[in-house]
Amino acid sequence: MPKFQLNRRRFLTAASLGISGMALSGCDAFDFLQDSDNGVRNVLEGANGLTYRAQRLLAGRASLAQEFSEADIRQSQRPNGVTAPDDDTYKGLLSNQFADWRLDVAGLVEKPLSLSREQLMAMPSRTQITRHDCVEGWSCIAKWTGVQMGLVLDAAVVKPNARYAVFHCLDTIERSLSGEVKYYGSIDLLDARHPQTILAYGMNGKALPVENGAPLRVRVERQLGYKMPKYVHRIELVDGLGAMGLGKGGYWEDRGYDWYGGI
Ligand SMILES: Nc1nc2c(c(=O)[nH]1)N[C@H]1C(S)=C(S)[C@@H](COP(=O)(O)O)O[C@H]1N2
Ligand SMILES: [Mo]
Repeated sequence: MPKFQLNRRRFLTAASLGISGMALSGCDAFDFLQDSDNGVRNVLEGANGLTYRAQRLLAGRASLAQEFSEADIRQSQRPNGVTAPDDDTYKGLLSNQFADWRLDVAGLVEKPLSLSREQLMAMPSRTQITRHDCVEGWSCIAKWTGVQMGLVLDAAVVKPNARYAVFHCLDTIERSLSGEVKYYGSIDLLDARHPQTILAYGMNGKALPVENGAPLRVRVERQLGYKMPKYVHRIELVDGLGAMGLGKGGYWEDRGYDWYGGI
């Protein structure tokens, strides 16, 4: 368990006092320099970018989110955002217990995949009890079971120029005069390949409920809830985020949230 848990607000205070993360050295400092040179900067601005690079620097690539025990699960995962997709495609898949549902893995990959739920469940699984923090100010501890995203990416053979995994969802989150918007989001490949980043099909020992994203949702344990898309049906590997949505990397990011929702 990492001793040092970076608190975003505390770090920003430290940063504004002029305490530089650059004082740290080693491989991660090199990553920091790399980051300041690459396209990540194009999607990150101000404190968001600062927090992103600082967390990469201080927490490292492999640090794990805290895991809890069964006794820490005090209630069911509180459903939030879309909890009952009203989309015909989704309702059709649900009526068939997702037998016709597939997870497509496409974009910058050598071997595009189309995986059924059974195929995903036949892969090695990981179960983790973690705390979900929503930006709205609530937290829930739950047990998540799924397949590590890294295994799925390896099966698809990600091309070297891929930088981000983009998640396309089946639920319409917004209906307005200008049209309908389905939920979407993205993470970089460091987070996609993090050992606790899983594509979850199980929750608290049962099949993932509809309200929490059935049949498949993302768990990215070191980030906030909005970074974990539910009702995922397509993962697209891309080299930039500018072309999706309004260009900031996700539904909520396009409406002002930070792209890097680290906690
Ligand atoms: N497809 C989809 N994914 C989503 C959302 C959503 O509305 N639609 N809401 C996000 C937010 S803000 C949170 S806090 C979590 C809520 O997950 P839960 O319903 O399992 O608690 O899902 C995230 N992923
Ligand atoms: Mo959230």
